[in-house]
Amino acid sequence: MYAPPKKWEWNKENGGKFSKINRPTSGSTFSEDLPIGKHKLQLYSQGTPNGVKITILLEELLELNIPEADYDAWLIEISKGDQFSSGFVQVNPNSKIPALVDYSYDKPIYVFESGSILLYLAEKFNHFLPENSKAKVECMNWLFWQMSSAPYLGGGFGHFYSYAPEKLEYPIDRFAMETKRQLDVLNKHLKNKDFICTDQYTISDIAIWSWYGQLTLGKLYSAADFLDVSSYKNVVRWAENINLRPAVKRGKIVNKVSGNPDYQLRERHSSDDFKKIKL
Ligand SMILES: N[C@@H](CCC(=O)N[C@@H](CS)C(=O)NCC(=O)O)C(=O)O
Repeated sequence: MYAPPKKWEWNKENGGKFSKINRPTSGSTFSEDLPIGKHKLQLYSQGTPNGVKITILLEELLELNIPEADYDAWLIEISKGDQFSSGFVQVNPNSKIPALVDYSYDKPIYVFESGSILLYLAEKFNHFLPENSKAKVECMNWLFWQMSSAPYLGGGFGHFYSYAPEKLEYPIDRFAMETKRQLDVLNKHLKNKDFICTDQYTISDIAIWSWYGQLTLGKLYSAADFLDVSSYKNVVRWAENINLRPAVKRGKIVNKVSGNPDYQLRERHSSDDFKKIKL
């Protein structure tokens, strides 16, 4: 049993998947500029659930034939600590993917936090977000629900079930219960509904699908049986429908470094890059 000391000190690696990069201070650890490609939109990311939110939205915008939404997606490999370069920290002082730079204006615009990036792009291009303020607030409710709920799923459940060096019953129990409660919230909300808010596909669907959709499709933490995800039937139906969208098929493989190597596009600089992969 661990007895916490009077004052916490960082004096040892705690093991587990991210122990080499975790530290209690912020800021860059090495000096390196970020690469810049040919498009106005430069994304620095990895194909995690937070990362694919942005590549799915950009691919959806390209499906609508908006050429200004074309982008370069550079891989920031978080297990190697790429998020601590001086260039990345300049864009996102919080050192987490995804981060976006928009070079469309006089000065570059830095955008971080996946919810902020989704909102920025949806408003910039006027798509995937209702204009009517009553409908918009409904979408914002669900977007912020996702942003505040997913850390319990990822940082809580995923961490202790999958990444922690020891399997401990207390945290796994606590976060499995919370994850199942969240799935129940979604399952009830999606009864007789095709989309999260209004009757349109919006950035709220993209944000929530990237976490809870992929979870119910068995793509996160190998936890489908443990969490009995198939019992959340409305979530599964909604997730399967979104999974069929061509933009989702493309967006979810960009900057991916895990899973089936045939479905990993480490960097994306043009739509031709997808030709290498049988989607
Ligand atoms: N709230 C942030 C969370 C971003 C986040 O946690 N990113 C993870 C990958 S999914 C990361 O970059 N981790 C690297 C680290 O913690 O050093 C967002 O939605 O953008």
